[in-house]
Amino acid sequence: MSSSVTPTPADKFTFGLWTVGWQARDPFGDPTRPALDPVETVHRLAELGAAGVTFHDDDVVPFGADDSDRQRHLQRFRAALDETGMTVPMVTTNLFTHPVFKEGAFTANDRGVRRYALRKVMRNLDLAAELGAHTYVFWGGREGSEVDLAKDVRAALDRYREAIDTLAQYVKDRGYAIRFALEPKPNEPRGDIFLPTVGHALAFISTLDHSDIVGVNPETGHEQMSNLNFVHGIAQALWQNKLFHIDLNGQHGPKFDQDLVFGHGDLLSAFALVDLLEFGGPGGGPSYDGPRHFDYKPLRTEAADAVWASAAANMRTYLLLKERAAAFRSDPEVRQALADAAVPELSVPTLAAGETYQDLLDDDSAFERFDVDSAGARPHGASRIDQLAL
Ligand SMILES: [Mn+2]
Repeated sequence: MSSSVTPTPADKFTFGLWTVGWQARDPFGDPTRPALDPVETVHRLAELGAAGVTFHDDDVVPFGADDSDRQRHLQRFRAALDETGMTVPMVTTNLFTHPVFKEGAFTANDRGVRRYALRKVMRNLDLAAELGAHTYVFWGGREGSEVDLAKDVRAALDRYREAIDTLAQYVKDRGYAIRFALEPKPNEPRGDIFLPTVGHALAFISTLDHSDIVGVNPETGHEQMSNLNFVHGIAQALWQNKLFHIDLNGQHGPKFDQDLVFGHGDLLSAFALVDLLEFGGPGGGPSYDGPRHFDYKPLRTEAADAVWASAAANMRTYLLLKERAAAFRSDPEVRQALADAAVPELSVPTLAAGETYQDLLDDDSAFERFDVDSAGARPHGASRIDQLAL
């Protein structure tokens, strides 16, 4: 194995405790693997070259634990972080497992549930700040409905906005260096979830009082479940300076949320994504400098030991694609194909510097004399680019 595809903490690979820790319980079957101790997870992922871990509050401290129990769990977890040098760049809240959240959390019809949800997040925000996390993710898995008439969607969005703004105010007042990242998903577990896509989330964020510290955490499979182009979603989030975090995994088109190993779905899309993240920035450098976070699930058929091989596969796939994207970018044949397709020309503004619409109206070469037949016959060769990538 060449060293460039052996992960190190400099690659900023992170994993949720719930990913490798998934016991593979699904709606039709019992767990196929034993529970994992978060302390073991931290050590195993550190050995594999990961930089850090992320968690929901309940991944580290069981739901409903009293304060002394909570301290005991946190102490063990912190010791593992200290021993390994692993970081916690992102933290999130479980607002979906317990039956109290069955009808929603921030958008539950029951006001008491909404107030409880806010308190649960605030408690965990304090812990996130203590652990040095810079991103706090909100995945509203239970924010939605199955029955349109059982939920006032506009009121729900009012309450969603109220929740995010209230929590953002809390973060600012406490002086925490934390930004929020909303994670869209179209459905599952709810029949329809609010803020179902990157686009919906970006539009919602623009209505917030504290939109300056709120961005998105798009997940590969969640966009692809809606048959949307994940690379396009990421590119727009970058374009709006709202890509605060990313969840990488694999998915085979519109079906249940598969959470496959990164690249074990649409591989050409994964290649274009890594190319965008690593080489799509200024001067051909990275366009995103945050954690490369894997939110995947080891297959239910895998034994406990294979979990670690699947974790390593995420990182190796990413680095293989990064290596090949660099080769792709520097290949003279690719450069020629991109030039033939006029890809760089799109960066040239449509109007010249200082040109007005009146100048455009006066330019008969733009319309009256424009040779539409010749322009319509221009070859672009996009298929060749895809084949070179493949
Ligand atoms: Mn998922």
